[in-house]
Amino acid sequence: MSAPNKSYDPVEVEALKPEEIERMRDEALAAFEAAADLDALTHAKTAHTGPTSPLSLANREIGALPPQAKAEAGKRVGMARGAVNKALAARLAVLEAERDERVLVEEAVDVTLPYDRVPAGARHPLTTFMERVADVFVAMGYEVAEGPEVEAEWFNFDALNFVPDHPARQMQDTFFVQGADGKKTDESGVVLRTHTSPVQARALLERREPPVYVVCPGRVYRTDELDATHTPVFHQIELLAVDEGLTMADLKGTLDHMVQALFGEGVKTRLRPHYFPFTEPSAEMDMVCYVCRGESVGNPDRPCRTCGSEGWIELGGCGMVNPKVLTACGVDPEKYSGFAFGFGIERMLMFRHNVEDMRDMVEGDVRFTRPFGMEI
Ligand code: FA5
Repeated sequence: MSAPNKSYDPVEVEALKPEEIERMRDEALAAFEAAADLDALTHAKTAHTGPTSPLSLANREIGALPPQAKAEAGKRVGMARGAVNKALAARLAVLEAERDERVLVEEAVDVTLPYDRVPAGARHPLTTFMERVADVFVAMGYEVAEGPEVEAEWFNFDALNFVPDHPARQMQDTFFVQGADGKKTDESGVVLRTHTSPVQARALLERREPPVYVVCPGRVYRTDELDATHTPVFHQIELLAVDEGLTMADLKGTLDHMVQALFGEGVKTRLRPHYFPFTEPSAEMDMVCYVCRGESVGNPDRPCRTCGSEGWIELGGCGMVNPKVLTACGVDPEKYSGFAFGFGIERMLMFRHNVEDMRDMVEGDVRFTRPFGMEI
């Protein structure tokens, strides 16, 4: 910047001539008008109002003028700068308004569009039903016990009093797992568990001293073909109680409580003699049909699809724990007795919800699971 009060210099004051100041102002106004968007206007602003803009540089020259010329030049430059700032503000307002209008259109959100196009998932009814059954027993003080699905043959069969040539131990019923030592598959000693009963033996061995009250839900495997009533991979739930003085009456009372908790007041069970190697005596358990309550039997006017008008629905197997199983698991059968039962979850879900084909349960189609809801 020029020093004040030095002698008059026509070159320095050239920039302060009225026509020069007007030119600078008009160039600035034209540049603002030509700015098509806010970015362009920012550049024009820097060029025409920034510290190195022609008008700012001219303003600095005022100090070099003789005192008598300063006022007039200052007024001229000040008016030009005022006009420039006003034009800048006006153009800024126009461009900002245009920008706001464009953003409103470009970023508009249609709040009437559906927000839930991705359908909500649902837990599989097999899982929720199995948990519900287990909860009935947890509420009675039972513990949930689990065992491996790849199981030692000893737990799956031997500990449960299956003799070596029992038909269930054949390869046409049981999936044997090939041993790492290259032994023939059916000599590996390892199977996919065929029922949840091996957890009985595990629970007794793990807990050592009764009382033992456990409920064991889980997945089991058999070499059955997939059809309307069978699947090679299915679920069972097993109950085991071992304590002093337990009898068949305790088993019957527990079964009655379970079916009433799951199917409603007044539903009863009955036992029919059967054979399982690990229970003695053993029974098949049925429950009164919870739909017709037995009223469809011999009554052609009131047929029942759920029980086929038989009045009873087969649930699974049960019995008093065979003393040989207690002995194999280190429990004194003279002191303790126990009862156990087990049934298939798929079959129970089928008659509870009138599912006609078990394949619908295993195919994973959400149209099957969705009507069961989003039970947590
Ligand atoms: C057993 O598996 C015994 N462990 C049950 C038991 C436990 C008896 C404790 C005594 C004491 P069973 O082989 O009958 O029993 O099978 C029990 C249930 O599994 C059957 O009632 C049926 O509901 C179900 N089930 C059997 N095979 C299949 C299959 N392929 N697909 C679906 N469910 C099946």
